[in-house]
Amino acid sequence: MQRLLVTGGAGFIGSNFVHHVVENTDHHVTVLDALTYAGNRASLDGLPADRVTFVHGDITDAELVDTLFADADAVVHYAAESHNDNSLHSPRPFLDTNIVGTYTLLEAARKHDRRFHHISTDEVYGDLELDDPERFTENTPYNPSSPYSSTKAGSDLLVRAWVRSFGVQATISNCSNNYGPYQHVEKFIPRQITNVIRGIRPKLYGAGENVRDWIHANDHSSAVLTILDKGRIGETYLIGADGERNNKDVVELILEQMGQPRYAYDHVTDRAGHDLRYAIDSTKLRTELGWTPQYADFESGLAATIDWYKANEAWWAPSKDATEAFYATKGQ
Ligand code: NAD
Ligand code: TDX
Repeated sequence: MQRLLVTGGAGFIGSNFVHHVVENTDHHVTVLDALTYAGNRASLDGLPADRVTFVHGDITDAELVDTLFADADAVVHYAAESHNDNSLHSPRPFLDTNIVGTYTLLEAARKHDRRFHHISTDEVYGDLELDDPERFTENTPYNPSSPYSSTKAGSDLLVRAWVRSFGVQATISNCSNNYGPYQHVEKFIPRQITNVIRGIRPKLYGAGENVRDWIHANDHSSAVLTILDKGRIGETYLIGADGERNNKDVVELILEQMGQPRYAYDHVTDRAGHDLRYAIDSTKLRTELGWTPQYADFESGLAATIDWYKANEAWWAPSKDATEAFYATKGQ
C-alpha cells in the first residue's frame, strides 16, 4: 500500500485516475485541488472515505504542499490550467499554475525525496501535417504552439532539470487527447454531446480536418500506474492508443449515435494557431513497460460517454450556460 498525493484530482483525468486507483489497487489517495472552474468535488462522489482524502488548496501554496509531501510516498501531478481556448484569451493563470505550481511541487519533491510523476501532453511537440507518416516519439523536438502547450512544455523542462540537477526521482508522461466521463463541457466531445442534449447544433472549428489521437481516460490511468510501478527515473513515456480521427468524423459520429442527421452541425470561427494533427507512437511504453490499452474501440467508448452525459445532467448543467456564453463572444 502506498500513500499517493494526486494534484488536480477533482478535474477530468485526475478524478478518473482516483476512481481507477481505488478500484484497482489498495493505495490511499490524498487529492489536492483548488476547485477552479474546472474542478468538481462531485467527480469524487461515492468513493470510500477511508481510501480518499480531499484537501482544498492550491499547488502554488508552498507551505501546504510541504505538509502534504511529508505524508506521501509518491505524487502524481495532474493539476493544470488545461484548455487551449482559455489560454488564448487569458494566459496568466497558465503561467501561475502550470509553471510556478509545478516548480513548487518539484521543490517539495526535492526536499522530501519523494517519487514524482508529472502528467503532460503531446501538444508540447507542436503539430504534424495530415499526410506526415511520422508520429510523435520521446525524441521529437519540443515545438509548442499555444500559451497552454508552451507552459506545459516549460513544466516538463523544469522536471527534467530537477532530475538532472537535484536528483529528484521523477518521470514524465505525455498523453494524447482523452475522452470519457467527468470531462468539462468546454472540451470538444462533451461540448458537442451536451449541445445535442440541449437542442443546440454542434460547433466545428474551421473545416474540421484537424486530427486528434483519442484515448479513453481509463487507459491513461492504467498507463500512469504502470509508469509509477515500473518506469525508469528521469525517463519520458508517450501514452497513446492509436486513436487518430479528424474532428469532422467525431462530430458526425456523435450526431449519428445520438439519433440526429450526420450533417446537423455548424462550422464556426477557427481557433487561432490551431494545431493540425497530433499522433502518438507509444512503442516505448508498450515494449519496455508492457502496457496495452483496453479501450481500443472508439465507437463503443464514445457511446458509453454519451450515455454518461445523458445520465449525469446534474453534474454538467451548472457549467453549460456560462461555457456557451463565453464561446458565443468569440463566434464559436
Ligand atoms: P481539467 O482542467 O479537467 O482539471 C484540472 C484540475 O486541476 C481541476 O480540478 C482544477 O481545479 C485543478 N487545478 C487547477 N489549477 C490548480 C491549482 N493552482 N492548484 C490546485 N489545483 C488546481 O484538466 P484535465 O483535462 O483533467 O487535465 C489534467 C492534466 O492532464 C493536465 O496536466 C493536462 O495538461 C494533462 N493532459 C490532458 C489531456 C486531455 O485530453 N484533457 C491530454 C493530455 C494531458
Ligand atoms: O467546440 C469545439 N469545436 C472544435 O472543433 C471545441 C471546444 C474544439 N474543437 C476542436 C479543436 C481541436 O482540434 O476539437 C479539437 C479538440 O479540442 P479540445 O477538446 O479543446 O482539445 P485540444 O485543444 O486538442 O487539447 C486537449 O488535448 C490535449 C486538452 O484540452 C489538453 O489539455 C490536452 O493537453
